[in-house]
Amino acid sequence: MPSLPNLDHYWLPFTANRQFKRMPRLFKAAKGNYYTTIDDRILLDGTAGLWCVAAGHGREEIASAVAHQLRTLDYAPAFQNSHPLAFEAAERLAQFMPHGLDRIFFTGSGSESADTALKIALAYHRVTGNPLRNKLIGRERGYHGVNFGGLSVGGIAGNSKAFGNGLAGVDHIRHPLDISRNAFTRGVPKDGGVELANEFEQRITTLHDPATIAALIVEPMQGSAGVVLPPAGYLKRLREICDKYGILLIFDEVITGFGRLGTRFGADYFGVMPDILTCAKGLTNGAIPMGAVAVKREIYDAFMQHSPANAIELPHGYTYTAHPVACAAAIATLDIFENEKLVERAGELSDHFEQAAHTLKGIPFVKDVRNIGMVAGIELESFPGKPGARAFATYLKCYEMGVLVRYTGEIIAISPPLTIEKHEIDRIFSCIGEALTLLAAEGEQGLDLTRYLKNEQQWAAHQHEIHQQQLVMESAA
Ligand code: PXG
Repeated sequence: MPSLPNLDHYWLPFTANRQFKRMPRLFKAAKGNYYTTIDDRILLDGTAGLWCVAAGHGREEIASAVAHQLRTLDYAPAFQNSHPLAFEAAERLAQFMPHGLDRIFFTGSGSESADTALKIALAYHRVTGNPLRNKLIGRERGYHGVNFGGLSVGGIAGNSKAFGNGLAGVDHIRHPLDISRNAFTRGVPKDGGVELANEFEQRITTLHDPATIAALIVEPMQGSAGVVLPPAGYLKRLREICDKYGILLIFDEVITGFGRLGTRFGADYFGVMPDILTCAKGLTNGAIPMGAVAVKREIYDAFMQHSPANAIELPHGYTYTAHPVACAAAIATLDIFENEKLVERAGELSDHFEQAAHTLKGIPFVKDVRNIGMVAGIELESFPGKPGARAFATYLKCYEMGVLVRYTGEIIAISPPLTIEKHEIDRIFSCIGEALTLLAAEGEQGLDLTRYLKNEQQWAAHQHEIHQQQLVMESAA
């Protein structure tokens, strides 16, 4: 029996800690499209980690770039000093970005990117003589990370309600999901996009003075909240309304960036250019924490032109901004994207992925399948009185059958590495179908979590015993 670490001290993020520690799911290795768990299960990764590992796991190119950088220059002060790789990484990322978004601010995560983008938007209006433009608009079901700015413009009450009032001067527009109209649509819904976007204009003109709105932040496709797609024409219309009222448009592309939709960014997919674009995750293939904010050159130039001489133009940044090791990982990742034409590969696989995802129509409990590029969301009917239990049980069953899926609420989200093969795509969706069919046969019993992952439960019990023995020994000493 492999030894489990002491599970007491680590407080897991966004996880039911007590439940997890009774049934720990620990990974010890990853290569290509597969994870290995500590009890030697091999899991096909249907999630690219948490949407990060676009180029597949265990990439030698990234590992050696990181190792080399650690030995050469482990850290350089980020303020008032820098190092050449920061500039090289920014140049390479600017070349990868949609045309015109070529001034880059580095951060340590998607949350830091969201807050950085919001701060740049506010400071931009101030530096250009519009300090009254200081309201921020987000969307219902939006996820922009967990820092106070991103949390405030985010639209998931479960994430924010424990943490007080958040930022003042924030409002939200509606999310675009309408299952009653669009269930099982392949790709983006065709209708209703412009009308829905027009509600943004209606809201800012009836509830606010539009001249006080600094920015609108949206994910081109809402990932975290369960794969919510914008109907055709919706993002374009948001862009027009922003232009009409002088509002900056921010695309949070932490999930949609780096090939996920079969294009480099969501902006490319929808042909709509934001003023500011945030990313993270795929930027280093998940290997080293890093995020980035790309802004239009005019925005950067405004700070340079309007700030007093020798002043710090933007009093913002992090100890780990453009960390040398993260820059090395980002450059190695961009090399892989280029050499392996990963974005094109994702685009070519998207049709097959769509077909495979929609084979789940008609399977028990499946009430919607949504897809775009290399992302699919499968929404399930809840068991009465037990919201989320069915998706969690499906996740556990798939885990037992050797496929890692992600669940959120009653939605299964699939977003494999872009290196995935067609037969592996088929396996992911057939596994989900099988898991749901088994659950249908088992009824309420199938939702009983104590039935799952018996090995892990035995280890947890074993670990608990060892810990109890230690406590006894410590109290005797
Ligand atoms: N913006 C968006 C659009 C995101 O999806 C963040 C910001 C925050 O990034 P950091 O690096 O601070 O976590 C995210 C993160 C999921 C899942 O399963 C999604 C995220 C994170 C963890 C899980 O949907 N998105």
